[in-house]
Amino acid sequence: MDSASGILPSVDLAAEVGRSDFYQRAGQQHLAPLWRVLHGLVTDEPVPRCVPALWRYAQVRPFLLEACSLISTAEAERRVLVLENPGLPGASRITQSLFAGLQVILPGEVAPAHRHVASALRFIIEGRDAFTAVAGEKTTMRPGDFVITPSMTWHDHGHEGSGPMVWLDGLDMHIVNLLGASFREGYPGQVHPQSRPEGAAMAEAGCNLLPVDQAYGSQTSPIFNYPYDRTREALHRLSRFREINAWHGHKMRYVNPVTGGWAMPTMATWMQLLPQGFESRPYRATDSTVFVVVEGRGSSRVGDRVFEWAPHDVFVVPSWVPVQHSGRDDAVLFSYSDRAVQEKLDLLREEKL
Ligand code: 1HN
Repeated sequence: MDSASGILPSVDLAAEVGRSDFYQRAGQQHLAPLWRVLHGLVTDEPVPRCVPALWRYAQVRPFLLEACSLISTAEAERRVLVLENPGLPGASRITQSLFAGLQVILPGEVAPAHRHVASALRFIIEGRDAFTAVAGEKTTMRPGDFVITPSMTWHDHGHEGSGPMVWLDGLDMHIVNLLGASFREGYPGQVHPQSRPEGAAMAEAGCNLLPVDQAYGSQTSPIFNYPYDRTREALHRLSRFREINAWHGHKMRYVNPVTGGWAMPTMATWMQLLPQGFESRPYRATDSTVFVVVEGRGSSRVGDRVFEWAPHDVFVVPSWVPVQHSGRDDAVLFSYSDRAVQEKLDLLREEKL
């Protein structure tokens, strides 16, 4: 919103002309009149610059493959095409607060080790036998897996299989940058040494048990790969006995087993099953949300737009815009938002319509 549209209705526009000299002299002293911007700063309700948008994977995939022929992972560091919200061009944002991009890695490539304050999630779209190593432990990534890179942990990615591997990267760096809290470091070598066997985190924290002699200081889940086969099994099992939620279908949140809270301190994550023929009632909340289609076809009404989606498509629902989903087949949607932050700050509002 520009400052002019935020002018108090009571401000006399003709009188503003006579004040221009004052505004100009005040500006030189780094002083500005609040009355010209007040209603743009504190709006009656959310005024998201983020707009509803859909990226069809069938249209995006050729660009990912073309990028592979134009630049190596070695040169790019991370070969990622940013999903830019059409309402926020050039800002590397899919919502006002969050980043999304599609990363592609080819067999034999290494995305070198680095670490940063920003937390990252990976949601695996396509391919097999690529891995990410986080804080000295490797995990092999499969389609539908939800993988976490906690703040300031060393991470590198590699690919030992065949064919391109694609995942969605979701990051919170815009929140980190808003707060002026960003640090980043490159590791001196290509890959960080492995200090734990693959599966260590799952054995320690992924079986409804925790080691008695372990203290957990971080707010991020010690499980860093939530594999899709287990998530899918849970959703389908509970759909056979649980009453369906009218606004969400069968929707589960990913949890940190240590705290019971969200798996990540900034980004909330979910997986939901929309059974064939189910149509959700309209829902809105203040957390703009990114959805990734995992399985099935269906459609979502987002405000006055209707998105027909298929597997691997990505769409975004802006803050306070009503959304209504319907599954044509049994459809599964992954989603993430900044709800974890909004809840901590007592900002979250939702409405079941
Ligand atoms: C990053 O470190 C990764 O580690 C992916 O794979 C995407 C986007 C912006 C900034 C850092 C990665 C990123 C990123």
